[in-house]
Amino acid sequence: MIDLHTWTTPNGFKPLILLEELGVPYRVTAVDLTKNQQSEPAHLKLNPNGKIPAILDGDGGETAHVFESGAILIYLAEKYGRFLAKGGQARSDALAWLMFQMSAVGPMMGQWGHFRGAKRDDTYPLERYEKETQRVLGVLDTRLGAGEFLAGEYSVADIATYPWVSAAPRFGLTLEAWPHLQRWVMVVGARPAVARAMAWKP
Ligand SMILES: N[C@@H](CCC(=O)N[C@@H](CS)C(=O)NCC(=O)O)C(=O)O
Repeated sequence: MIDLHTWTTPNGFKPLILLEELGVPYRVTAVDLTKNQQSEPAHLKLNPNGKIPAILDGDGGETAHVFESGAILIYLAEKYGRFLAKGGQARSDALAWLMFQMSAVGPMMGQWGHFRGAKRDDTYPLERYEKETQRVLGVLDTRLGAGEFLAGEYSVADIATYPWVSAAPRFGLTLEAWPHLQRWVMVVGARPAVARAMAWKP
């Protein structure tokens, strides 16, 4: 049984989507970010960085716990042998686009959201992250113009990217400028497992 410790944020939804896609038994423990539960000692044992998500694997294998959403997706995809090709270009592409989500899409959108709320006199940080967010969304759009999903077949790369891109309206962004990305959001969002995961409430 997988124990998922998470909350209703883009990074928090990623493993929920994968677990729903896999259809394996799992349990969710809500880590309420509004109560700072991510900084409590019990959670820090699972994730020393004091963030969600994290998982515990109680199935008795060699791995007991995993943190960092990208590492969790790779761990679960490999454990159950789905949504990450075992080798070749398909695997390299899925890992590369997963890393692109982890290093660019998430951090740039996250920082943009932060500085939108921070209301500082200095407009540089907001402009910088807005421009970078738009640039990385453009990179995704170009990629999705060449294929249905980020790495050929639907994979952990799409699962990691969807909760961020689908949150674009919260950042005051429509996706009109990126038609391929807009099409992909509709396709991924229409998957029953994705809809179930995104509807999760603590
Ligand atoms: N790189 C980490 C980022 C995790 C992260 O930033 N999680 C946020 C929620 S989306 C969090 O726990 N924030 C609480 C805090 O910063 O105290 C991952 O992908 O797992």
